[in-house]
Formats: sequence, structure tokens, C-alpha cells
Amino acid sequence: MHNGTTLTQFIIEEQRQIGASGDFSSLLNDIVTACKVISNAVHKGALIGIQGSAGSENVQGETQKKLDVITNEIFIKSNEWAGHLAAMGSEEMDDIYSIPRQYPKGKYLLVFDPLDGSSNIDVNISVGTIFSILRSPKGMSQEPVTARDFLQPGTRQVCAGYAVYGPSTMLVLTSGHGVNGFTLDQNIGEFILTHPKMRIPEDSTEFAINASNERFWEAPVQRYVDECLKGVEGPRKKNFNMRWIASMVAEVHRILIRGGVFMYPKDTKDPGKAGKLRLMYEANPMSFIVEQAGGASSTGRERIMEMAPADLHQRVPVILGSKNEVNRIISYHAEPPKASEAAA
Ligand code: AHM
Ligand code: MG
Repeated sequence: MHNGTTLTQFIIEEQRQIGASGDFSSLLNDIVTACKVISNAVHKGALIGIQGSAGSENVQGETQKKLDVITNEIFIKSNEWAGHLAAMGSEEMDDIYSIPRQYPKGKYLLVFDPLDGSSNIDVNISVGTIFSILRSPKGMSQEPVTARDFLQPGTRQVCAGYAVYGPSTMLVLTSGHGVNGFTLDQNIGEFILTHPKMRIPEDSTEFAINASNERFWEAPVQRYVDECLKGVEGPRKKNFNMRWIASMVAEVHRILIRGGVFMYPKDTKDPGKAGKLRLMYEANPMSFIVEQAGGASSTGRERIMEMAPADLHQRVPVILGSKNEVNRIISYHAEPPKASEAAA
């Protein structure tokens, strides 16, 4: 029998400390329920015939997996009814989802990626859910919410979290008072606080990047990775290790546990795209968590959480993780380009 703090207990106690209304706790509870339902579906996998492609594309022009569509639906159904939200935005929906008329409207906005890293589902590698809660600028008024209401910098997030569906299911959360991790006890259906006050080590010798894009990277990222690869013989005078799971949630989770740097930087692969990852429901929530755990998060040129979003589905370069490594990469971006690079 477990004897730890349940997530429900943790949320209610935190709410008492900050004197918040029960609305926020209750919203978080619905999000947690959605993550449990998704965890159950993901773990059943091929047994319930939900792997493979859905035969459709999302707003990014990416092929949707059946589970992308199903998990998006799970998130909507869990969160639309209780009266805490005014609208939702998702990686899987072109437009925002306004709360239907039959339900009361609330004061929060929810943005999410219901199943990040979904290219990993069919090969049975960890995937996750990422979410971010914002206040609706319309407050409790009955005025209709628009996509523009979502375009707030990451510094305004009320709460951010992710669930990682790995060997165990974990939920990691911040509401601006540090980061806490909970593990799902499948037998009792409750998340238990197993990783209180998570901290990212400031130094690290592990980096994560999709090296197949190397020829498209900018000079500062080329330089950083090159110096890591040179190991003890290079300017860093130490050996580095590399990981690439292609599942941002798993990658960020590893960094929260043992440090490291994760990069999906700006590249020239597709000049129309500033990066691969999405600001509102991937980069911002992960940046909030990483910063709250003592890490740093940047595009290389600016703090991600201070960016003024222009679009719900905006893409952004992401460099996050152990503070001293991220700061080093930022400093490389700040150096004037060499004459040969400037001419290129
Ligand atoms: P998705 O939201 O379509 O799953 O894409 C995001 C994922 C991240 O989890 C991961 O870091 C990245 O895409 C991997 O990209 P790549 O396949 O280029 O390595
Ligand atoms: Mg995603």
C-alpha cells in the first residue's frame, strides 16, 4: 500500500497555500484524468487497434496518427464540461475550440499537444502529453474568445505540465513554485509524488540533437556540437555523450532527472519554418518547467518565454536544459559571424 502524497492532495494543499479558488485545482484534476485515460490507451497499444495512421493531416501538414486524433478527443471531452475553461487550442486542431453553449464558460485557456512524439507510437517508444494553462483576457465575460486571446508570452502561463508514457507513466508539473513529479500507481489509479522539487544540474556533458540535420544548422550550433564531439582532445577538454529519442517529452524528462541540453535549433532545411517545435504548446510549457527547475531555455537569441506569439501554431527554435551549457550556446550566437559565414 502506498503512503505518499497523491496528486489530488498536492494540488489542494498548494491551492490552500496560495489562496487560490478551487477552479484551478479542479481544472488540473480534469487534465490529470485525461492523462490517465491517454496513458491507458497508449499502454494497450496494438491490443486495441489504435496504432497506425488516421489518414488525415493536421494544420502543420503532418500525417496524423490514429492516437493523435483519439487523444485530442480525450482532452476535449475531459475538459469542456466543468466550467473552468473559455476555450482550448491544440496541435491537432487548426482553430481554437470554444466551449460549447451547453456548458458554463470559465476564466482559463488551455493549450496542449495531446500526444507529442507520436511518430514513436508504432515502435513502442515513450510519447507524452504537453499542456499549458493561461488566463483568458476576457475573464468571466461572455464575450467570445478568439485565437488572438491565446497569444500571450510564456511568462504569463499559470501552470504547465507534461505526462510521459514510458515504462511508468509520470506527470511533471509547475505552477511557478518549483517542479514536482508524480508517478502513476496503476493499481489505485492515482499519481503519487515521487520526485519532489526537481532540479536540473547546472553543468552537463550530455546533449540531444537530430544530427541528420547538421548541414542545415547555423554556425553557433555547429560549433557547439563540434566542440562536444572533439571530447577531451577539443576545447572543452572533456568527453560528451549524445542521445536522441525524437520524443521531446522523454528528452526533457531525462534532462530534469540527470541534466543535459536539448536542441531543435533554427536551420535552413525549410526556410519558411523558424524551427520544428511549436511555441504555444511545446516550447513555452517545457521552458516554464525547465526554468522552474533551475535550467534555461532560449532560441539562441532570446528567452523563449518572453517571445510575443504571432500565431497559435507558430514554430520556434528551442535550446533548453542545463543552465551553463545553454548559456554557452547563447554566447556563441552573440558572437559576430566570421567573415566567411557572413558572406554565405
Ligand atoms: P510532433 O509534435 O509531430 O510529435 O513533433 C514533435 C517531435 C518532438 O517530440 C521531437 O523532439 C521532434 O519532433 C523530433 O523530430 P525529428 O523527427 O525531426 O527528429
Ligand atoms: Mg508535438
